[in-house]
Order: sequence, then structure tokens, then C-alpha cells
Amino acid sequence: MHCWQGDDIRGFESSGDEIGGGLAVTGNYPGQARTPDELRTDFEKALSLIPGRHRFNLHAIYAETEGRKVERNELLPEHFATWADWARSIGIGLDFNPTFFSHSRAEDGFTLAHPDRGVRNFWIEHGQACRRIGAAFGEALGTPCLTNVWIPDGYKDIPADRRSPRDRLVASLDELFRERLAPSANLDAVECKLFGLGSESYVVGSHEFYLGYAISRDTVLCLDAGHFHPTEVVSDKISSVMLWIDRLLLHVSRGIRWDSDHVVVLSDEMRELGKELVRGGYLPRVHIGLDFFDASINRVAAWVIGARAVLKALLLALLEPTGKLRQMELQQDYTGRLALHEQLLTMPFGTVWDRYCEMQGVPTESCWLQEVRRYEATELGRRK
Ligand code: RNT
Ligand code: ZN
Repeated sequence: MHCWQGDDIRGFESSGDEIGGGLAVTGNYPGQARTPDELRTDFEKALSLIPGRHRFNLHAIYAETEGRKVERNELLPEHFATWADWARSIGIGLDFNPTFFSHSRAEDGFTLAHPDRGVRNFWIEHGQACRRIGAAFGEALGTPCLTNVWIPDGYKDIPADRRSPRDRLVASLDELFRERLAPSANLDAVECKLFGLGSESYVVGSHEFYLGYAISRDTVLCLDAGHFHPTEVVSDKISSVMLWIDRLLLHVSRGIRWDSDHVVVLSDEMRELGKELVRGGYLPRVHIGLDFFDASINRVAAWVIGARAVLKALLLALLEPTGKLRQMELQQDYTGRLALHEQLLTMPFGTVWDRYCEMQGVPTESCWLQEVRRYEATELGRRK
């Protein structure tokens, strides 16, 4: 579960920098977390309403530096010690992201692929610092931290040179990842993107770029559901990329007309994703991360809706009579396959889900919202 739904990707650097990087959070629903303690409390509330075990995914801008300005390339595990202590105390693992946006040195839209060596070096050092923080999390918590690199680099308009930024990005990444860290402590992931706000014509870290990078450097590949052409779906990519890479990170998100990062719901594509993970036996090799941010609704509810939707999709897939569907497919009985798909949609899935929630000691589908409303009245409503 991503930390950034709780505070609209603001973080705690209090530099006043715009989010940038082509990311946009819309809405002004009251109650956003303003401090690390508020973010932790809100997340724990959300956790209490979601069945199963989960992890928390931080970004470098959530460092706790006690009011001191610490440059991003000088961040140390000690700046995240409170996060690690908290994670241990509630028994969860942590994942991490360097933050290559919301910063004056990223304002011109380039970081690791910047033509200026000095700017590149700053961001390489930031990535290196973050990997060490990830490894410290992994060691402290006894579960590897997945450290995911996403950069915004790209051009708004027609480039004159598509090659050089990509040459520079490979070299920067190789430097960033040079230090060997135990995979039991830290795993590295790279995230591609088709376009962003302000990088509509060209993104250096495209899908082809990172697919090749992940295969050749043996890193985790991150596929974000909002980072492709609108009619392209990540569910159809999994069985292809898993042939060539060892581990996959999914950024589960919901784009509406563009990479809008709406709260994940039990959409057709979410269900299809769940089925692909279960049918292919990929669960042990896949990390499922949430990546959405909506500031127009209650943020704790947003976490709960998104996380529960992913779990519902997995449960639906686990309940599917896959053998029967496959058998029909092999016998070329596509009529029976389509009819059974349709029949499955009206089967009593909701009662199985509610029973699972009960067994896990969390509220059933019709009950969790009451808890969020109560929390809003007593806690979120006091934040003015
Ligand atoms: C941006 C990427 C990236 C971010 C987070 C905040 O397009 O999806 O994963 O959303 O790191
Ligand atoms: Zn993402």
C-alpha cells in the first residue's frame, strides 16, 4: 500500500515545491495527513479495515529530518528510522521509492537523463542513497524492501534527438545500481511510462527501454496500469514479460481517459489482472503495489476501496473454475467458454468475500464505511 494517497504526494520536505514530474492530484477533500504521525495513524485505520497482510510503500520525500534541510543525495537510513521502528511495531514490511520530482533540480523535466553531468550526478546519488535506505529497511524488518525507480524525464514536443537521453539514462542507471546489495535486503525495480503531463511527445524511460534494461540487468520490472496507450492493458502483458524477467512489480491504478490515477475499483481490467496472476501461477514472483491518488474523497476510504478491490479480484480468480474454462478452450468450445464467463459474474461471490473478511476480523463490505465515517468525525474532521 502506497503512502502517498494519504497526503496527496506532498511529503514532509516542506520546500513548497510543486509536485511536478507531470503528476497532478485534484480535489480538496478535508482531512489530509499533514505530519508523519497523522499519516501513520490514518494508514493504521485503513489497515484495520482491509483483510490480509500488507506492506507500506514510502517515497524519499517522507523523510523525517526534524526540521533540518537534508539534500536528497544526502538522505540516510536514520532519516527514516521512525518509519522503520513503526513498521516493526505493527509487523509490516516497507518498500521505497526515490523521489525524482517535487524538486528544483527536476524543474526542467530531466533528472537521470539530464544533459548536465552535475544534475545527473545529483540524481544518481539520490538513487544510491535510496537503495541504501531500502537495504536498511530490509535488514531491520527481515523482509526485502522493493525500491522502485521512476523518473519523469521527457519532452513536451517533438524531440530532435531521441537517442542521447536514452544513452545517458542507461549509464546513469548503471551507476545508480552499481553497489551490490543483498537481495534479501533490497530489490531494485524500474518503472516505464508512455507519456506524462509536459512529456507528451517523448518519455526517455519507455516500456521498450525498461523491458530491455530489466532483462539485461536482472532487475524487477514495474508495470503501472496507467502508463500505456488507453486501449492497452497490463493484464495482457504479464504472461509475456514473465517469460523474460524474474520478478514483476505492478502499480495498480485506474486511468480514466488518461493516466489519471483514479482509485482502483473492481473493474473488468482489475478482475482480468487478478485472473492472470492466479491462472499463471505468478503470485510468488509478483509484487502488487497500489498507485493512485484522489484528493476529492475521504483518503482513508480511498485506500480501503482500492486495496479491497485488489483482494476481491484475487479472490474471484481463486474461485474461478479455471480447469473447466481451459478444457472448453482446448476443445474449441468458445460458446461454452463465453457462457461460463457470463455465468460466473452472477455467482454469489459477495458472501464468500464477506466470510473471508469476518475470518480476518475486519468489517464486511456493507460495514467498513461506518468505521471511516466515525474516524472522519473524531479525527480527520479536527484537521483544519
Ligand atoms: C508516476 C508513477 C510513479 C508515481 C509514484 C508517486 O507516473 O506512476 O509510480 O505515481 O511514484
Ligand atoms: Zn506508478
